Amino acid sequence: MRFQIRRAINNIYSALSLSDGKLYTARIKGKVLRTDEAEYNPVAVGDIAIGEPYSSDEALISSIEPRHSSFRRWNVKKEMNQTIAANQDMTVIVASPLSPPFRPRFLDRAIACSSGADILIVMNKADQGECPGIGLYQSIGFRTVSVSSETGEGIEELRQILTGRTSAFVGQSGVGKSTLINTLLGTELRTGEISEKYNRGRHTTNHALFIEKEDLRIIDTPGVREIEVPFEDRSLLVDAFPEFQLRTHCRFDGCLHDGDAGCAVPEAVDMGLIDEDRYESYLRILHAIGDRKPQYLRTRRK
Ligand SMILES: Nc1nc2c(ncn2[C@@H]2O[C@H](COP(=O)(O)OP(=O)(O)OP(=O)(O)O)[C@@H](O)[C@H]2O)c(=O)[nH]1
Ligand SMILES: [Mg+2]
Ligand SMILES: [Zn+2]
Repeated sequence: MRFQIRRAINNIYSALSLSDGKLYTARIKGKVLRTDEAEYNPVAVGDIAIGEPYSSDEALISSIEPRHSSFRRWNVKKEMNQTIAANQDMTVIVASPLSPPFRPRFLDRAIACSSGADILIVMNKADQGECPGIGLYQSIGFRTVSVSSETGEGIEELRQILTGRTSAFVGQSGVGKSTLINTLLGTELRTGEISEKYNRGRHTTNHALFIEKEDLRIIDTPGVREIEVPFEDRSLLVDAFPEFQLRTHCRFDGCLHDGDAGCAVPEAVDMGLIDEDRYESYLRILHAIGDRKPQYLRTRRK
């Protein structure tokens, strides 16, 4: 039987059967899932799992189908990739201008954590002003929409963009992801105040959740303070910086644009064709990934 994972808490899943439409409480058969790659929590919300019911409302999962997209991050503590949401059509990166403040470097990383899905940048809390520096992302070609759950501005436009697809809402804690979902779907997800002392969210949402209403399918995810890009082929990182390809042509095949002599990207930065902060952000991510211990050294027995 095929199931869609709707909620995941400590290796216990709410799984919607795609055969009988019933919701099952599911666990992994034999506790370990066979996967190609070691991952912290191998089953994510949005995954399609294969398994069998063993009672009227309980099931065992034996595998998951390949994902067509995901939002994954590097879990620093566990030294492993962690999938936060899977099989979304669109990754909706929610940001706010002031509380918490807009952080372009966070946005760069969040973009790089998404693969296989369209990206939409939602500037929430428009009642507090505009996200400073967002014009750069618009000029690169990222789609943005300005909304406010407080005043209702932009909500209908956002609803239209999201209609008919599955979207995963991600972003810093406190930017208003759950509030926005409540506004869009009429749900009553828990929302939290912004800490006055630190001007950031309090990690109110603590697990990912798939919510569906009419033609809107949204995955709410827990906000994070920091985000690290997953460990994988570094050449994939270039996809998160589309302006490198659009605004210049590096003649080296598979070049990581790491400042090598003759690479066109640093030259384009000097000429003002590519934003310097974005290039620096790219290099930081590239080097952070390169500095991690390869998996065979991390998992090898002593
Ligand atoms: N001014 C203003 N405040 C908002 C808006 N949207 C949400 N908020 C407030 O922002 C705070 C945080 O909202 P949440 O929805 O809990 O944020 P979140 O992104 O889900 O946070 P985590 O679950 O911790 O990741 C709440 O106090 C909301 O009332 C908005 O459009 N304008
Ligand atoms: Mg939340
Ligand atoms: Zn290059």
